[in-house]
Amino acid sequence: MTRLKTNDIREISSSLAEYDLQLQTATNKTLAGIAYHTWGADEAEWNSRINHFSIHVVPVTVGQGIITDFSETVCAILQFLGFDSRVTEQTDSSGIAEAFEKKADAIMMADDDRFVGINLHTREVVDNSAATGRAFAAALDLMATGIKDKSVLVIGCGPVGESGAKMLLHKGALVTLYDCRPEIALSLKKKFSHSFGPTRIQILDNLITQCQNYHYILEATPSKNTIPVELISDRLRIAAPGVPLGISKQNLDLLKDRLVHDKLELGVAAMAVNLILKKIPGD
Ligand code: 2YC
Repeated sequence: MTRLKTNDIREISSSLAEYDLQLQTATNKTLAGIAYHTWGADEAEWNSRINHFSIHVVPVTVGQGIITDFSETVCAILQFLGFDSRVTEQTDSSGIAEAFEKKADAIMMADDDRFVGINLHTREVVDNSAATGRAFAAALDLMATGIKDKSVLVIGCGPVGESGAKMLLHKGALVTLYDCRPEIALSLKKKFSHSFGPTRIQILDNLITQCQNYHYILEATPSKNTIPVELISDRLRIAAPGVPLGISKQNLDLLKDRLVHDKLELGVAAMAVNLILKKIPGD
């Protein structure tokens, strides 16, 4: 899992409205709309409840410690979506206790291994990697105006790529898996074949020589420049949850609004919507 740096997230809070417009251009949906699409939920039904659903973000000092602006940025994304969100005054255990004492509906927190949201009523846990992969797959589905029966190349078969590939398979896409560690791609194909059958899942052996005929890509690697320039065409659509971005600056200019990429926004939005969808007892 790539650890974010303050430089990666410094601009997010002040650019949320602009990013929302970019997402609408690329997918015809807002940040919230894509988050609802991630879980197949009806935005109109749930959006009115968001203002009364409190999510407290707890800074965590363990391990490599606090990332300056991380908790504040997560909180800003939640507030932009309309949630009643704040960063706890205390960190770690004290911050968790503070959230319970202030009757938070949910908390979000991240150590060096996991970034999670927890619904304090239902005890449901939503993981950032799983939610992020699913959210970017949902964005690709929207960019394709329905990914069903279309071929998608998933580059990177870690937790984010796996979650995205699973969502794409559920949406009826033909998925090709690539990972720089071929054994990882193969084991994921085997895992998926049990649920989806062997015909809709292929393995790509060589990214450079075999990638030209894909028009939809989910790039979920922690590497730079994984997307070769040969791949860039005016039909190409890319959803890239990978941090850092696997696309060179030169190629970025070619892609324009046929690329959806961010370092926190879509994953946090998908986590938050998942938390509110978990029924509150007596709901
Ligand atoms: O400021 C804090 O509370 C820190 N403990 C946060 C550490 C986050 C570590 N994880 C990451 O940088 C990212 C996640 C946002 C998703 C994947 N890596």
